[in-house]
Amino acid sequence: MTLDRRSLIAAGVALAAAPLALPARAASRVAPPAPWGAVPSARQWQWHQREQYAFVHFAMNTFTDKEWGYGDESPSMFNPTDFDADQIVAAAQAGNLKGVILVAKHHDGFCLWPTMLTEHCIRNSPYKDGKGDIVGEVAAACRRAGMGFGIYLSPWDRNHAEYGRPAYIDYFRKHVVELCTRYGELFEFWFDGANGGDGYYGGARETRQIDAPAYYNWPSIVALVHSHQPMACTFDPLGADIRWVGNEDGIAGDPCWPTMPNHPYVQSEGNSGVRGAPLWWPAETNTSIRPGWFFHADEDAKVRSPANLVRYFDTSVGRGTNMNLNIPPDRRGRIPDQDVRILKSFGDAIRASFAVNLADGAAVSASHVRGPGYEPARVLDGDRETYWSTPDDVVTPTLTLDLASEQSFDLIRLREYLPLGVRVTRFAVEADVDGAWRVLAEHECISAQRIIRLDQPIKARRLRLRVLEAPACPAITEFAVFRSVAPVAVPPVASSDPKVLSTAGWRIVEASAPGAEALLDSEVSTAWILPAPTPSQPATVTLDLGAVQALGGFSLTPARHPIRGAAPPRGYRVELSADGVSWTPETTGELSNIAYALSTQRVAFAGPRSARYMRFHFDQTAVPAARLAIAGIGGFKP
Ligand code: FUL
Repeated sequence: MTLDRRSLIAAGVALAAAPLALPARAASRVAPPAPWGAVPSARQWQWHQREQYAFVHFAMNTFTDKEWGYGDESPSMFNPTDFDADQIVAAAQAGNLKGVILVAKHHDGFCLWPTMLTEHCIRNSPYKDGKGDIVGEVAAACRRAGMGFGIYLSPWDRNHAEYGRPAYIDYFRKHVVELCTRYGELFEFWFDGANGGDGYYGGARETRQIDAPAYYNWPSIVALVHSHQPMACTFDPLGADIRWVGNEDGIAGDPCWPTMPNHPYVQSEGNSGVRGAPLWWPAETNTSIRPGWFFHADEDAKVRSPANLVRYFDTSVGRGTNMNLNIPPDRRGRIPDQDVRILKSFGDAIRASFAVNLADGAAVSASHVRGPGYEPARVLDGDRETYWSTPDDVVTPTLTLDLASEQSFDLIRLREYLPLGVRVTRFAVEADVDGAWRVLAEHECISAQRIIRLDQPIKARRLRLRVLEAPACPAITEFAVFRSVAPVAVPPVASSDPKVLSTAGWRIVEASAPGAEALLDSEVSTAWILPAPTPSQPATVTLDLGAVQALGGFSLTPARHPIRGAAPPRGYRVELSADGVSWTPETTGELSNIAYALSTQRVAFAGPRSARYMRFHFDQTAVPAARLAIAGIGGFKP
């Protein structure tokens, strides 16, 4: 039986994980190149072509102003006043995103769908008098808009009494099945790596550590998802379809190979992948449009700008990974207006930039051609199932585009035909400038796609792709050129939360290392960076709030930017003073998962306080590091 690729995908369940090494064209008389190295499954190949989608963190934390809930929150607190799934999906679409992955349950254990397996769920919330189903509403809105739908389900559950014991695994698996069977087709199922620590655990209020691979038996859970949802890509333990890119800043490595060794995830390998490694385990590059994953009114002024999102596009999609951009709804249950404006500006810029392939209609020639079905012009036919290739022994050929007339362009997009593996190791793109070939870019790895953005537009009529190094003949499905359109700037707005204190009049009184002014500049991209503290040599900083103020607590924002060798503080000790002379100990504690979830943490004092000075002590980094980095410290009213 001969199957083309489309009927292979349609064949569904059994074949979804099968490697794709079939002829590009049944009619072709020349045999296709043999696949090289690892290749994607049908579901992975489909996932690669989705490229950009939204993450939606909207759960109990939205209403408690936390990033990680302890698990003891009352369901009565979940009460969106104006929830609108269509508005959320429309905002994602404005941002050119092609799907939505919704948090169905975060670490605090509160379920946003009406499961009967726990009372800690939306049935016991005031939302629609307990008759609501956020998962169902978002799934339906996605279908209406023709968008993909996916689920995030936290394996860690700080509410469940049995977490850490076998009974919880039974509960967790039942939830996987509910979510896989009630809401139609899913394109992705997201399992968070954050796992184990302190929590409510049914009232035990203790710390529980687990050995995640042994506890969950991930291959069996991945298989459970696939048994119900054959085309859903699972994220991200070993054995899953997709891997984490290794940071939450939206930056894939360059290169970023989709292949990885067959051993548990290593963060340093995850960012760049490993060339020639045996597993097809491609990276998803996730980040949030705001510093936090959840909505916090004190971050209203810190939404990424449209230009910043374009840079994120380049460091994710442009490096052959998928973009997963978190857009958190506010307490109404809508994407804030400011975020919508920014998404639209970003989406418009991406749509306009890639609307016209300036190479359309170009004459295409190549140093070598494999034969009928693999002609050079295949790189311009807009079909990801066709490709240009050469005889097996020609591994460093050249393909030339003649655009018929001179064009001005600054974006170049290359794509490989992934069902035959990642074949090109290193390549260069050159333009004919005044009769001489000039190198515009040289990189390792094309993979799903490589988008090259030039510093400024160049005018040329002829350009060429030179494969410089490859273990096998190429299979190039696209070589396109575009002229970028810059996004329209969106001015920042002030915080919508009257409780957030402005740090405008604040100053640093003293600090154990220079540069502490960065803590007060409202910029998450600048940080106070100093040698890592120790219990005997803690880092200290004293802030003067300008006048005695009513204080409900403080906030601490870690550096969002990956700073080599630096980490945020593990915990804090805070003292308060009215005059800067006599001090009262106020609070001491740990900052949950701050090293990985690099978002603002808010710590409430035991009650309303009044003070003019706050003094902080940090005696350890959250993970071993040579330096401590903190981007900001703020405060809020009681
Ligand atoms: C992390 C979590 O701890 C964050 O809260 C968030 O959900 C992010 C996407 O993954 O590991």
